[in-house]
Amino acid sequence: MQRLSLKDTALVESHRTEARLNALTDTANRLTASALPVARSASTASIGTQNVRVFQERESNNTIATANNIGGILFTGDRQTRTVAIQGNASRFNQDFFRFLPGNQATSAIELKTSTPGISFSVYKDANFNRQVDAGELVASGSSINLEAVRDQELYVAVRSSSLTARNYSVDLIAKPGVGNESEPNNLSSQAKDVGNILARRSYQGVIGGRTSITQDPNDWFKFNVTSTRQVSISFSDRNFDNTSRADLFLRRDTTGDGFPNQIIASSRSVPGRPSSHNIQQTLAAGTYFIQASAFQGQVNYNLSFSAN
Ligand SMILES: [Ca+2]
Ligand SMILES: [Ca+2]
Ligand SMILES: [Ca+2]
Ligand SMILES: [Ca+2]
Repeated sequence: MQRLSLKDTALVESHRTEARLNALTDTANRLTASALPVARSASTASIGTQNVRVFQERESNNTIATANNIGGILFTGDRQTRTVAIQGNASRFNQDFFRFLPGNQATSAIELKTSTPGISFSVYKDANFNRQVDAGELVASGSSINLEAVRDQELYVAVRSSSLTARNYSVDLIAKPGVGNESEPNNLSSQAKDVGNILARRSYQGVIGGRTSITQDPNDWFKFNVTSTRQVSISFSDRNFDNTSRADLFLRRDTTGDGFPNQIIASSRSVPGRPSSHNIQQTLAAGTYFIQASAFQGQVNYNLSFSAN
């Protein structure tokens, strides 16, 4: 019980943080609009559009607990790609941590890149909200990074330099709004794409079945979790129905603890001659759940979205 209440506290805190960050984003973006000409002249060659704001680091920021807060990158409902140009100074002995949210309801693509030699990145999520890096919290690392992110996923990036002496760097943190994609292989539940904790709406595109045989791509599995009892909505639609393409949708969970989602909680079956359209609404207790999109006939190009209230 103790552990549960701590989690709930962390979640509430996370929501508060999100609200604060979203407010910060809107303020920051409004400020950017007026400050832009100055920012552009002071920034790097990679900055050529209006959708750039410059973020100057502030020491000390050597740990997640002291990370500089960039806030959200995208506006709510934003359809434009936006860049935060981070400018700082680092050495092998002085790394810089930054905190950000994609800041948009839709899934977004996050890119980190730099033209400064010797700079590399590590992206973390602070899954247990303890402001420390724990095992399993590294999301990606490298000298450039591309990842899929969602609005309510707060992320941290560590900028590291291989230089023994302190050097200036410039890093572009780019957020592109849009939907995510399924990730093959995902024909087995053990290969399910993990879309994480669903709070805001999450959308994905994919293809199942096959033109000649549905066995080419029989299933697309996704999994998600909710951290407290929530009304969850899942919708599936066929983007380009060709009169024969059909797919079914199942909401499942593992009740035996072996990892296989044996129990079907809800299902929606396709109808001959009609585009596959499924809406599953279910009140779910805290836990991990699986979605199985299953090919029935032909090839289906689908949209799949999740939300929780
Ligand atoms: Ca620094
Ligand atoms: Ca630092
Ligand atoms: Ca697929
Ligand atoms: Ca598949």
